[in-house]
Amino acid sequence: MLCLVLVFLLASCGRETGIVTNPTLKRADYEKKEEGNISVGFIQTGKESDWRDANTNNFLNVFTESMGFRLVYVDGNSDPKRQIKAMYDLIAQKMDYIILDPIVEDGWEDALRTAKEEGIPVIISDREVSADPSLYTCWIGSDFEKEGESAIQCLEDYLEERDRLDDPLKIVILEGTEGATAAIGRTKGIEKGIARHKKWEVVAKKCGNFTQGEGKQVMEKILEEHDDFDVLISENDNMMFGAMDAMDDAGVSFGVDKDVITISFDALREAFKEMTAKRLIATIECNPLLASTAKQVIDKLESGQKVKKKTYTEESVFTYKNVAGVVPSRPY
Ligand code: GYE
Repeated sequence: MLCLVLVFLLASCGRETGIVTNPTLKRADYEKKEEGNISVGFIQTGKESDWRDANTNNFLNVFTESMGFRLVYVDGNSDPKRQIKAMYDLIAQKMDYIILDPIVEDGWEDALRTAKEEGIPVIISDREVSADPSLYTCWIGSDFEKEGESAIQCLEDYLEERDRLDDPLKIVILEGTEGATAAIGRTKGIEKGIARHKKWEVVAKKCGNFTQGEGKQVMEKILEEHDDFDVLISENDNMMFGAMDAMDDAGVSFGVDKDVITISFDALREAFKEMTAKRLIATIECNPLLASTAKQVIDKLESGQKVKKKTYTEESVFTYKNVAGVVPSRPY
């Protein structure tokens, strides 16, 4: 009886009582910083795309109070310096964990070293950092280079079906933010694929910062300089939507069996509508729903388990030929 009372008393004290979903969670190697919910600082890139909004909402929905968390969300406002400052602010607030979606890879060494010295585990999510991996806990996200290669595979399949694989081809690339892993990796994969074809040529490659507005502006400029190209690859759906507006305005025909072959990345619900309308040939999926994987990492650390240094998410490729029925079920 005495034992039972003791067990009950032990179980009901300490910070575990604030965690509703998993009462067995306990802080492992990390010093306990405050009573109650686990505090998590989340540094987001900004609001540049619909992918990003889906990613933000996913974190807000997973790291809730009822799940045992106190989330501090910081909007990076597409400004790498603001993100670094946010990291120092969150360190000063003694967060239990920091989750970082970095805008660009470079510049994180000092801030990450400070977090490490303060004993705050940092989980990098979505894009990567160039800093030494010993400075952060782990990374979760997509294989961007593979995504780039998949885009060229889609292009090859499309051309092969039309017996055009060996024809000369003029390609335009709309790139994402300079220095961002999603842009670096996708460009690398795309260029690797293009290099297989002697008659293929990139006639323009310009940065649209992953936004729809810049996608349109940059495409307008490209259309002034190039009136003859066969393929447009946009490193996200939103820039493609902007570019589509520019092409519509300029009277350029694009899509299935039209003048310009259109391929992009992310696989937003809107992209499925464009594929159904045969204005978009393919979109390479990039999964924004990373929060539950980040939560699993925290759960593991809390119970003293080791975590994998790199975790890649599962992704698919969608073309105008396999879109049937996807739109209604697409959550973003
Ligand atoms: O493709 C784009 C976004 O980093 C994977 O950033 C992410 C990219 C995504 O804004 O739409």
